[in-house]
Amino acid sequence: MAQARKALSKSAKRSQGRAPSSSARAQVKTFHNYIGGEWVASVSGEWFENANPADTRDVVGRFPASTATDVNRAVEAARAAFDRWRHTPAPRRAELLFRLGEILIRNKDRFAAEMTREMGKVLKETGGDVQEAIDCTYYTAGEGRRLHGFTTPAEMPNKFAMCVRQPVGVCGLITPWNFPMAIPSWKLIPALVCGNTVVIKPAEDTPLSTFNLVKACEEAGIPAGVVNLVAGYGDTAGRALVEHRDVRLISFTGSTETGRIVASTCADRNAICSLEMGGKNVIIVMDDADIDLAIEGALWGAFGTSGQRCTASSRLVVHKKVYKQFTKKLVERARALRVGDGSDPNTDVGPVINADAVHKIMGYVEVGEREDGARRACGGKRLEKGEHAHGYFIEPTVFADVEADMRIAQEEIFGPVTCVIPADSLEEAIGIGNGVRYGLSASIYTRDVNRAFHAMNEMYTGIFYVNSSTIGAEVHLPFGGTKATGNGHREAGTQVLDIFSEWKSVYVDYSGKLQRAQIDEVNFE
Ligand code: UN1
Repeated sequence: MAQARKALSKSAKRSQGRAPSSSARAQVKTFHNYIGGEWVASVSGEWFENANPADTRDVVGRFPASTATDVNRAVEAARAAFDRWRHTPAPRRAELLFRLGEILIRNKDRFAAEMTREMGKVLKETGGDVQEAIDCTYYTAGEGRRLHGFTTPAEMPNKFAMCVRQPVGVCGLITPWNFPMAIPSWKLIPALVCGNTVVIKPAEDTPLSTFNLVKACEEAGIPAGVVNLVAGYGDTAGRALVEHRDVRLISFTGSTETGRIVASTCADRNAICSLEMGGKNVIIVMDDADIDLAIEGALWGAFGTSGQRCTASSRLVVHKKVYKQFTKKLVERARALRVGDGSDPNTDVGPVINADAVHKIMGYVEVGEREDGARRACGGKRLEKGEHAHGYFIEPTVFADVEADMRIAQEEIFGPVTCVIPADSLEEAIGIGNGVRYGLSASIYTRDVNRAFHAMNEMYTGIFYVNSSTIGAEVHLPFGGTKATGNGHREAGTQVLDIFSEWKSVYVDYSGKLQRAQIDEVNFE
């Protein structure tokens, strides 16, 4: 259990404690939990501060460090609101969600700016994050007028068979910091359209973006208790939510290690559990590829969001015939990327999320340097001077001549570090691509349609791209992965409805007599 506690607790870019009373600190905005339609402080009176990873002197806000007591109250509010919400016709539920979509559109620029301030990624990307929440809201709200079930023939005459979806109950949503509005929306919107009520526990590094989303839900008129927000740490608030007997479903996005703890806790109490976890995604570059296009894709996939996407292109498997040319150009382009504050429009790569992330990523740079044969071709340093003095900045880093079984080619680094691995053939590249414990996203650059389809068929991942990077999934297609990336569920698309609703098979016998399935013989005369 001690180990489990440690894994659930992520250190954040801030300190915890009673609200400071100095006048400078007094100007820091205080945010509250949202429970049963009220904005409330944590019962314990504890807070944590959310700092800007580009300049930690800039405190974004003070958020409740919630405990089990707060979580219990939120779950109770969600439970109390469930019956009324599930009896609200789905098209009516959806109307509120369409209103929510409008509010998100109206506030897109502000939400993006605030997200860059708390999370670090560049403004274009935080705009994309908010846009993904908007897309998800409109697309999934449309399900309010579908939520299709099906009918099917019954075995017996004068008997009707059909399947309908029913809501699950109270859902606990535990969300990560790298897509602080998009990923909560992937969970929240389908949960609501299906008739569930929710308690969201956002990542302690990025509570403001989820606060903005929940505030927009309030403004849209979603009834009290349907959406509840409890900020705090994984080993307190997160744990209490996962362990709560009245929370029927946990939807978690985060590390594979924490996901395992979430899954086993849910298994103990027969709760439904959907997990989205790590990745070690591959771009395969064949000798017939448009090399410049492949380099654009590799740079975007490896260094977009400072490499902090579970879909990041952290392995580039390149055919030996174009390997030198590709690596040389890639390194030139990576060196030219501008690292800085994400709110500066000239910045290409923002900071990483917190001090722990710096430590972990720099640790992997050291591991890479120690690997026999691997060559750090560029980057590899933390930037700490001038404009970078107060943030968590790491140079875009390329390791070349990497072998497929090296640690830097196997483990998820979650930072601006990518590996170039040479391969002799498509078969070898596919073998390397599949040779990791994760299975989220993969891509191939080739002009040969046969190779493209062959790779599509052979890569055991949840997402596959041709002539495009490993990042950039759209909300109307299922999102998720195989192996250690997930546990078989898919978010987004209409497939997400299978997480947030349960099937009910309905038999209507209108024969007026006892008909026994599997036993009675049907008379053909
Ligand atoms: C994630 O990194 O956890 O496909 C999600 C993408 C984004 C979502 C990434 N639309 O890169």
